Amino acid sequence: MKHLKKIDPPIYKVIQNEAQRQEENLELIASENFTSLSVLEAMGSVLTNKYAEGYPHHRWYGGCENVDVAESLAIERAKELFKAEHVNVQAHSGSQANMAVYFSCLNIGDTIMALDLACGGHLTHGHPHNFSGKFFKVVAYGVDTQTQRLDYDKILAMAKEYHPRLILAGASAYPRIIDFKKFRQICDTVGAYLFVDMAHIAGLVAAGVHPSPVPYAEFVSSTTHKTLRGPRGGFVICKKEFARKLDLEVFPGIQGGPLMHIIAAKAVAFKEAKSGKFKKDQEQTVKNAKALCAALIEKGYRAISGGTDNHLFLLELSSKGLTGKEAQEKLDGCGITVNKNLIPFDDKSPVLTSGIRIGTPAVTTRGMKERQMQYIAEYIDSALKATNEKDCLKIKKEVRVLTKKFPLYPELKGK
Ligand code: DSN
Repeated sequence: MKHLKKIDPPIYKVIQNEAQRQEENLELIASENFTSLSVLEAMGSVLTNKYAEGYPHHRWYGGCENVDVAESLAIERAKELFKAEHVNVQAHSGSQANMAVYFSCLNIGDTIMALDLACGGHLTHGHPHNFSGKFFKVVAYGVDTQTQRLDYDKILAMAKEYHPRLILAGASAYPRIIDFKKFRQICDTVGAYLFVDMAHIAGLVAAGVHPSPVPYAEFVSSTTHKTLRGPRGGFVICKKEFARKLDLEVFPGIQGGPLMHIIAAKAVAFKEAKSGKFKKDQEQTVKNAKALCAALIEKGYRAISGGTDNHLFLLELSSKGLTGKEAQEKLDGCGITVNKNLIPFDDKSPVLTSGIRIGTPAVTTRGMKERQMQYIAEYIDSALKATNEKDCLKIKKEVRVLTKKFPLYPELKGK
């Protein structure tokens, strides 16, 4: 980065410091991951210079012959990866992907049903301060008070009572397999569209480690940067009959020029996701989440729903005398990055919360396995119990020793 270093030293420094933070710390935020160098190269390319409003071979600008190839490849690869009838890869983010879906099949004021935020839902699933909560009537379903799992009979009963036009399945903090076939049956019973937000589990779905929603849902949205390990961005899958409407809602409906450097990087990520190594990594991500969760349960922590089937789990910390915020800060001080998270039926605000969310995609990308999860459980437990600076420094040092053994980009070592 010699040019950046010369022209803008403060920004250069930010990037260097962040690279060091990512290298040295343990990244356990469930929605984060480390892209490949190929994805980074595509993102940092001259494709960012190009305007390409429209779609491949139907653009509003000249000179699109190269970016047309990139976008067509991204579309074809995503269609193949997810066995999809139609894919739009232009959504700048998961939020915009979701907005495009709503606008493709709903009218303002329609009723939707989606998972409550405290039970694992997302802001774009109907939070009152989000566009979704402002534009639509939202009926939130939760999880069972005992099992903390989705209760499909209850969801069906609610659907019969409220007659939603669309039911959204998918979550940001739900540790169990979601039964998309059951959601389809519920939707069919009440005549609703099924929309699945698979942002968190897209990598698992691509690898066949979580059942795919694609055969069941009219619409499936996703981000590309979570388990899928691509650039920061979104995409939408839909059935053929909605293809034209969806494309129109993305552009010109809610977006202007697509980010062609990001779309090229999405194409790279979709290609990488077809590999045997990616499949193994996704399997390992789940094994690691199970191992880390079990080790923490063994140490006396309570996991929401008692465990995990996917890449993440939630720990309840009120019984340990900690809020999620305090736990996040304690762990941060020891070089371990997580996020505070509401837990089902939380009595604390989203700013404090009673829990933390822990995910294993990023540490798995670094090559860590079950053995390292045992160490990480030790570090988390010690960090949450630490009472002074000296304890923290000791844990931080141990974290550094572990992360050093699993370099982020080994290809760059010695360069
Ligand atoms: N903000 C993301 C997460 O952390 O789960 C969801 O979009």
